[in-house]
Amino acid sequence: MGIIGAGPAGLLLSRLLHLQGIDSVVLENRSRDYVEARIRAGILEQHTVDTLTAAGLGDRLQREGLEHRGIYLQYPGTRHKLDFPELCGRTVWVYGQTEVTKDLIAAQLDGGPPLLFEVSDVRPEDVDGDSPRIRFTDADGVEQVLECDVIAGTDGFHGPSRAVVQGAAGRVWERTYPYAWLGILADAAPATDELIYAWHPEGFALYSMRSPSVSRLYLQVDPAEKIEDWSDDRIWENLATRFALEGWELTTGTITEKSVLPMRSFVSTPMRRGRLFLAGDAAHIVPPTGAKGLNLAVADVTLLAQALVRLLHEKQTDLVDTYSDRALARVWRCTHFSWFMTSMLHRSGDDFDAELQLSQLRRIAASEPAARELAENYTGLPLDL
Ligand code: FAS
Ligand code: PHB
Repeated sequence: MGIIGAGPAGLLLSRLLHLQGIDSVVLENRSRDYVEARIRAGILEQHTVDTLTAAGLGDRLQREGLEHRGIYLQYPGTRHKLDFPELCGRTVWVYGQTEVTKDLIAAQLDGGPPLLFEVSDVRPEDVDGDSPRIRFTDADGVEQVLECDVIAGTDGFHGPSRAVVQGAAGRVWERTYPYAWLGILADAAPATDELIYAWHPEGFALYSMRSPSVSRLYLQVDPAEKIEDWSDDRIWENLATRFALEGWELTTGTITEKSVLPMRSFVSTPMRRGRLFLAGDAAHIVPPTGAKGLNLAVADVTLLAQALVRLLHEKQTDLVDTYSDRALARVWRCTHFSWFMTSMLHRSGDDFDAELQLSQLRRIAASEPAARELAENYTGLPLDL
């Protein structure tokens, strides 16, 4: 197996295959430090936790991860708790993607398959035949050729694999949202036990966390905003306004990281061309409002690993032949849910739009079936829909 990209998708796929006796080489164009430092997702669905634990990667997660039993939906005057175990019998975990990546890399470098950092000029070739290969230049500048049985394109939104799969037959769906997220990490004890998704006339805000002493917060901003125009004081003032609630106070602290993140929905089909299979952000991007991106990548590689074991060990093609359709069924479900959460919570359009959003929020607060639908999607639907 040649695996392009050492993000959560590529690293977990290599691990799952390794545990089934299938060798792989993971090729990553960035340095280890860069990959481990990228601040991204924070919420793990139960199936993600179960998959990581079953793959022998759950020790630190179980020690340092925070199990969360719901979220709050907030709109002026109301902060409504959705109790996940009551609604759907499931929970989620707060454990940063940086930590997941560190655990995966540590396991890979401790007797796992080869993981080559800082490669360049990576090109999958002959993917329509039975002997695909990957040409690349290694960290020492030497041109290499990796002969493979199968190639996984887990190289994210900007990697080379999607274009090879797309070719002439592929199709792309894309929606760019008229807003972005300004995200911060702060040395501040979270002032809430569960995440708060807040609708506010001035814009959406999300209260998340990484530990009992580190908060992760987001503000809806215009996509053209420049992070240098946002002083710490301005950020805290906006967060305090959007989370304001009688008898509650935001806790502030030292901001240790801040950035502006674009918001888009993106789906590329199919997720396979011959012996090249896409998984994770290489095939799809969701706006982070539904906390689906990382979890969808894990779901893809769980399905792909099962299919590749069947192909390479049992010489059966039934699961690889249906992989793209089965993965896309869940991709579209998560794409819809991420769009639904994003459209409901972000201020955009006119007052008519605002009334529709508030009506949807009040419906979820008042209706158990409506709340259950959100809870089931947020905590993660079955892998194989
Ligand atoms: P990744 O992008 O993580 O990994 C792809 C890897 O391939 C990278 O290491 C890249 O360096 C490498 N690569 C690229 N081109 C290559 C090449 N030519 N050769 C070799 N390697 C190459 N999801 C959430 O659920 N919640 C969030 O809050 C959230 N926030 C996000 C913020 C940002 C800024 C971004 C970009 C994404 C965010 N996501 C979030 C989504 C994110 O978590 C992804 O879903 C997750 O990283 C997907 O993992 P991979 O598919 O492995 O892709
Ligand atoms: C995060 O903690 O980074 C996070 C949590 C929930 C989301 C998005 C991001 O929906």
